[in-house]
Amino acid sequence: METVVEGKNSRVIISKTAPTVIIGERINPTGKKRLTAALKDRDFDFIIREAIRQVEAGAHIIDVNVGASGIDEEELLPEVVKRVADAVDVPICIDSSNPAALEAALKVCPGRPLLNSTTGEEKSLVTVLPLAKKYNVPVIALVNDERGIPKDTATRVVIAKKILDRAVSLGIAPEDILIDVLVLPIGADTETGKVTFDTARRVSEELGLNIVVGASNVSHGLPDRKVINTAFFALGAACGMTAYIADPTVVEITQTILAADLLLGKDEWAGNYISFYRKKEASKNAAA
Ligand code: THG
Repeated sequence: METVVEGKNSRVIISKTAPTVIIGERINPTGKKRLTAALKDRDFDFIIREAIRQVEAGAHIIDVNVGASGIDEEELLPEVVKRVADAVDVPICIDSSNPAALEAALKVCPGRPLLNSTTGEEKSLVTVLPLAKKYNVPVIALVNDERGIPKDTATRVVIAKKILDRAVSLGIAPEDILIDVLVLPIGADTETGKVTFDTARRVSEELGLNIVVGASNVSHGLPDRKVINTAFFALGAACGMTAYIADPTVVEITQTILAADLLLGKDEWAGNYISFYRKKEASKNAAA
């Protein structure tokens, strides 16, 4: 199952046998004062630098989310998506819970961006899936519905199947549905890691779909968050995870993902692992 995502000058393949894809999460105002101010002031240079920095750090796709109070997403999301897509070669992941904002951004985004996201909720399925069909783009589907985020694996798999069936009935190819297995803070719910990994394994094996997850949340509220996050990436790689929404500027995160790919046979002759190491050494020497 290969999901094809394209930027203005590039193509990224998401699949179980390809290297894990990193979707850079830093263009998101959540918890970031400086970025929130840049979005409100339309300081596009700051935002573009953030995009370039993530690509240089190893991001294969750039997530763009402008959701914050006082921001009109329908107006600002297309503007930021267009500017970021023009500034970097890599594909864009258009991130909003507002379908009108998603469509406004789809209209101006070059290539074949990733749409983020639909849920299993009826109101989301009837608005977001038709956008994926109309613009012929792959879409991320979160495994929650009207009842919230299920605590158990079985219900999550049922929701994933429901979303897949609905998409296929609209003429969307299964490879254009990526299931987001939703991890919650592990400090608040000891079962969430296991449920997330089990869901990834089952959706990957039983439905054959590609899996994505935003991992930063898992360590919320605990000390030494990086340790938990990197362990999560390594374990996920063995459970069918094919893409992560993550911060690639944290070098340990990118290196852990590269090491896991190497150990799982997704990096022939350690090419990606070694070239990342060389790049890191070169920039260290340039700084010295
Ligand atoms: N699944 C999908 N899309 C998503 C998410 C997901 N999009 C949004 C989010 N979750 C992923 N993106 C982020 C972006 C930032 C943070 C977490 C997830 C974050 N920010 C720090 C904070 O709040 O403390 C700010 C820290 C900093 O300055 O770096 O954690 O799950 N499909």
